[in-house]
Amino acid sequence: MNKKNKILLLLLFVGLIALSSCSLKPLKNIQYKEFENMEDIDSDLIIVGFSQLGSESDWRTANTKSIQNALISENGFSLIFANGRQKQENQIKDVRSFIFQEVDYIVIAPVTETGWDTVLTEARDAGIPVVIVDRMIDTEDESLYAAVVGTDKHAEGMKAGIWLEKHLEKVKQASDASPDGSGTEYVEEDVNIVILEGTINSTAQIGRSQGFDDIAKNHENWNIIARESGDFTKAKGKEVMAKYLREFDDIDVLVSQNDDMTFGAIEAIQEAGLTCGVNGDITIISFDAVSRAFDMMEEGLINVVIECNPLQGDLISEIIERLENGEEVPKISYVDGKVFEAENASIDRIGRSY
Ligand code: GYE
Repeated sequence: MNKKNKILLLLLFVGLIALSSCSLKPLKNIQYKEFENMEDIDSDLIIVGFSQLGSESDWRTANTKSIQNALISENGFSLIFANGRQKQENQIKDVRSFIFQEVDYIVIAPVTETGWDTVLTEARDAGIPVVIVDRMIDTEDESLYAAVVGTDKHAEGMKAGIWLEKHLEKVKQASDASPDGSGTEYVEEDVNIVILEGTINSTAQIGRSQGFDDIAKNHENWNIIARESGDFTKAKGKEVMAKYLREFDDIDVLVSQNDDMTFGAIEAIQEAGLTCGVNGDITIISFDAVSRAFDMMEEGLINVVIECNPLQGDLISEIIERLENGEEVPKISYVDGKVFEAENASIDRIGRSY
């Protein structure tokens, strides 16, 4: 090949590359995304796009499984699953992709509360009903979603505060009854509380914080000396608790807004040479009530867990079926939760699947 031909060939090659990259551009604009289970989608069934916020905790794993097990073909559903990996921007892209693929329903477990109006307006304009699960969204416009399925996080926070009130009362009675009066100090003087908060601006963080604060404000001797986010993960929970332990040498109570952060915090407490739980230096209040938390209650390391039930799949499928039949559905449906104490953990955990 002579030099001129070589140059021509090179130019042709460069031109082809330029052309092919141009033709990719429109694809980017239409927000199309291939999800893992796309080949299995059956358009004769009700197609649901589910944007899960992430996989940060045991609770989340149980919640994902519950929804995946309910929205199956035997029940008339074909599910497209998307993991947002803790980022709202990922979730928004996933929802746009569902809209583009013309799914029948969209289910969203939103990582944080604000910033959903635009994409939900797009879903509404496309005529796709949206069911919000687990956490809430903050919007003025209720027509952006058909229904909400979740738990009452504010009530969960209050239950934590009410448990602490009763616990301190019991400690007081026990110490009043003891001949040397030891322990009275803890009840009548300052109670130093540290809080491990969940992902900031998530419903679970906002509700559990406000609910607990609503009880705490009635007690002048409850001092909330620190509150910081551990992002609902074990690693971050451990890191923040280790920091608290370096900063304060008189922590009486830890309120940890989920079990995974609690597991990390317990490691930090033990590494600092302290004890926790039923007979320990630091009283621990946790949230969720997954199996590993029951193990730790049985060991006496956690005093109490405020339950948040992740098994929401059946309720979600029931609501979608009713919407499909043109029936009215309640705007908000809450799944109830209990309060589990270390003392009864071995009995209370019977039958638990997660
Ligand atoms: O407590 C936590 C998870 O939103 C209720 O999110 C949920 C919380 C749950 O990461 O473990």
